[in-house]
Amino acid sequence: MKLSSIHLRIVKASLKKPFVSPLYTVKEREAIIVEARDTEGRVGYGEAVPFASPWYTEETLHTCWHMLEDFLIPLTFRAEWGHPSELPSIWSSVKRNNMAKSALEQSLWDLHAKKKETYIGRLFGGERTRVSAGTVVTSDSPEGMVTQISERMKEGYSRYKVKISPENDIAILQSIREAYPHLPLMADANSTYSLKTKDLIKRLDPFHLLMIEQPLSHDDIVEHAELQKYIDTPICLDESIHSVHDVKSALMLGSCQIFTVKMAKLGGWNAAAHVHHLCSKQDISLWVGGMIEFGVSRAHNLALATLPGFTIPGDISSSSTYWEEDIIDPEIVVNNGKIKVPDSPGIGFAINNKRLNEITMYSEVFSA
Ligand code: OSB
Ligand code: MG
Repeated sequence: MKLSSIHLRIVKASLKKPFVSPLYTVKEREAIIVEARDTEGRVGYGEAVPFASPWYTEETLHTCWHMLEDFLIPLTFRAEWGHPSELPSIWSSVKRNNMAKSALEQSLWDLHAKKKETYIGRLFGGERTRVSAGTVVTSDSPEGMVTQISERMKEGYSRYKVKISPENDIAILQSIREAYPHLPLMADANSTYSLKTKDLIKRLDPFHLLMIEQPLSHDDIVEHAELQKYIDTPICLDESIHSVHDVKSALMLGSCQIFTVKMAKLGGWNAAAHVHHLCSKQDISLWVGGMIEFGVSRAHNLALATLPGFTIPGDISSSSTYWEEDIIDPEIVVNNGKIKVPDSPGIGFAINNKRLNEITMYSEVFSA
């Protein structure tokens, strides 16, 4: 592939309303949009989705920029490569920093798919023309969550996720179950419980959750296996999974019954597709995770969710859930719980350049 330039921009926009989680409240969101241009004038897009501070993963907006500018972009320009499946080996001298890698990989896979005039999901075996969507509901209060669930139900989501911690779990789940006894409901604990107090988690079994996401430490795989033997609710791992190797460890130990697959955390399409193919041969369920991201990352996630192994609706809500206006055109819309998959080349969405320019705080072009 002959590249001419890679353009990085920092974008920033306020969320329509704060996203409250036990670890952090997100009010405004920054990201890095990557535009890779080839010598024939095609453009591919990717998005780096770290936060401004390392509360969720160790990467931040600044570490991603640093990795992209000082290592990943120079390696990409310097190496002889023909196909984006070669990128992980070209970048093997850079350990981890998966969100930075994922953003650049996304832009180069988008470019490759555009060159091949193929929808990006199809390159990895994606077949679906519609994808089922789940959504995350956050609020300061249980009542607020119930109200929001009833609002979101108008879009027909088929899976609802709430954030819980030992301080508020029973109040939240009780309120929701009183209002909606049969709602397909799950809870994300973002590592706020411990194995020592496993009975606090055991007492959530009667709420018949689809799963509990990441109850124990962000870097644990072993204790989750112990916990899964003790509770009936299926465990889903999120924070613990940064690589194919982590997935293999969790499968060997029986640490969970479900994975949420976040391309950004795994380092891009190559690793995400690898995890999908590996898990398709195992007794484990998958769904595509979200990062409160802008439309470019959502478009890649939507394409990932067209792969047959993603059998649980992902965190792929409509653009209007978080944004007054998104940077893709058309925006992502959920109708009767489903998102229509585009079939034009690459990510299948055009860029809303007016909006993209409006929210660009800083940008730099790197030439090959
Ligand atoms: O823990 O799954 C998480 C968003 C940012 C960081 C971590 C998480 C989340 C979400 C997904 O819960 C929300 C979304 O993108 O809709
Ligand atoms: Mg999570």
